[in-house]
Order: sequence, then structure tokens, then C-alpha cells
Amino acid sequence: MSNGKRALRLGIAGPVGTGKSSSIANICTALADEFRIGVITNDIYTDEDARFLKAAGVLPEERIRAVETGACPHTAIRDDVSMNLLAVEALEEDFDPLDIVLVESGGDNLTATFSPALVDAQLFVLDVAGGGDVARKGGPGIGRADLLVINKIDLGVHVDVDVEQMLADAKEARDGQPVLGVSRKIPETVEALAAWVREVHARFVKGDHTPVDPGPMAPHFHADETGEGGGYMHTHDEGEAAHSH
Ligand SMILES: Nc1nc2c(ncn2[C@@H]2O[C@H](COP(=O)(O)OP(=O)(O)OP(=O)(O)O)[C@@H](O)[C@H]2O)c(=O)[nH]1
Ligand SMILES: [Mg+2]
Repeated sequence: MSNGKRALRLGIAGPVGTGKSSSIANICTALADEFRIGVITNDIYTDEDARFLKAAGVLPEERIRAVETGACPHTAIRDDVSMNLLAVEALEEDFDPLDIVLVESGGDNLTATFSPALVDAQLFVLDVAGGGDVARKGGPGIGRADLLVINKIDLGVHVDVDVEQMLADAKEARDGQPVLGVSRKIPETVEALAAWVREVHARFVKGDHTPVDPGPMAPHFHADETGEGGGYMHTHDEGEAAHSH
């Protein structure tokens, strides 16, 4: 790596459809002139997210790569991160030097978080359309990700969600850790997201940034699995071997 330094690795997690890819697009649009950015997407069976981002034209296409994780996307960002680490390292090597690599998790349940072995910092994305109560429900990503984004705030009036209240609930669930309301239609919110990334990058470069583990996933099951009750309850506690579905 140039100067013996690698890029800042930033994870983007959150439930399906909340705006993980859009958050990456927002960050790239705001910061592409300032930083050399690469993107790794994680999809279960497709490269849909990578294709979306390439079509959005936010970065040179070759700097966006997809990892297909198979049936268990949270495993690839938490229990066995080797597939993703290899992809990040290959991207960094091919485009040396990169300043920031963004890693999008496969759209998963509310409790998936990145391992600090894969990313230096992570943001967790919820959206207003998922309902105003979600932020209050907590969980490792909502409670302890480095940043919580409440996305699509422009939709609040259409789905009867009090955005200010949702932001206040989110702040309360996070012990003073940052929360940002974002809409791609409100430029100053995109700029606030970009400013957060800039700040984390500056701390990382100075050596002042310590990766924090939001903690393991809560017990969960996969609704798409066959089995009693449509899946089986399991955890991803520390020390548990990567499970197969
Ligand atoms: N109104 C509005 N729609 C948005 C905003 N951000 C994203 N969307 C829409 O929300 C939908 C989902 O956005 P994505 O960025 O694909 O969400 P995602 O979390 O990456 O989805 P998966 O990867 O499938 O889990 C798309 O139709 C976006 O156009 C926003 O700020 N406002
Ligand atoms: Mg996506």
C-alpha cells in the first residue's frame, strides 16, 4: 500500500431497502473529488447493488465490485469475513492508492453488524418508511454503530412519521452517539453525511480512530428457510463457529 497505509474501510449495514446503496451513492457524489473511493457490495445471489451503483455513475465502474455471499449475508460481514477482506484487499491493490473503501452489507435483518476485523467504522441505515418505532427498538447496529442514518426523511409526511420524534428516539437509544436524518433530496443532509465521513477519515489518518464492535447479532431466524416455523432460531455469539444454512 502507498506509504504503508491502507484505505479507511467503512461498512454500511441496515435492513433491506432502507437506502444502503443510496447512502453510498450520496457519499460518493459528495466526496468523489476529494477522496479516491472504492466500493464492495454484498448481495446474496446477484450483483444488483453493484449494478445500481455503476448505473448511478457515481464512481468509475471498475472501482465498484460485488461479492456474492450465498444464503447468509450477515456471516460474510461478521463471522467469516475472508471473502470480503480478499475483495477489499484486491481493490486496494488494483487502484493503489485508495483513501476510502465502502462495504455494503447484503440487505438483511435489523441486527446484522460488521466485524471490526473487516471495517474500521460502520454506519447503520434505517428509513422513515419502515415506521417511526424502529429506532426505539434498539439492537447492536441502532445502538452502537459509529453513525445511525435515518434515511428518506422526505417521506415522513407521506407515511405519517414524525421525523423529529424518530430522530429524538434514535438519539436516546444511542447514548449520545451521532444520528443523522438524511434525504438525497435535501442537499444539506447529504453534506452532513459527507462531513461525518470526512471526520472519521481524518481521525483514521491521524491514528486517532479506534474501531468499535457494536456487538453480536440478536437471536434471529431466516424467514426464507425451510424448517419448523420457517427457519430456526440461532445466534452469532462470539466464538461460535460460522454456521451454515
Ligand atoms: N424518497 C426517497 N427515496 C429514497 C431515498 N434514498 C433511497 N430511496 C429509495 O429507496 C429504495 C431503496 O434504496 P436502496 O439504496 O436500493 O436501498 P438498499 O438498502 O441498498 O437496498 P438493498 O440493498 O436491496 O437492501 C430505492 O427505490 C431508492 O430510490 C431518499 O432519500 N428519499
Ligand atoms: Mg443496496
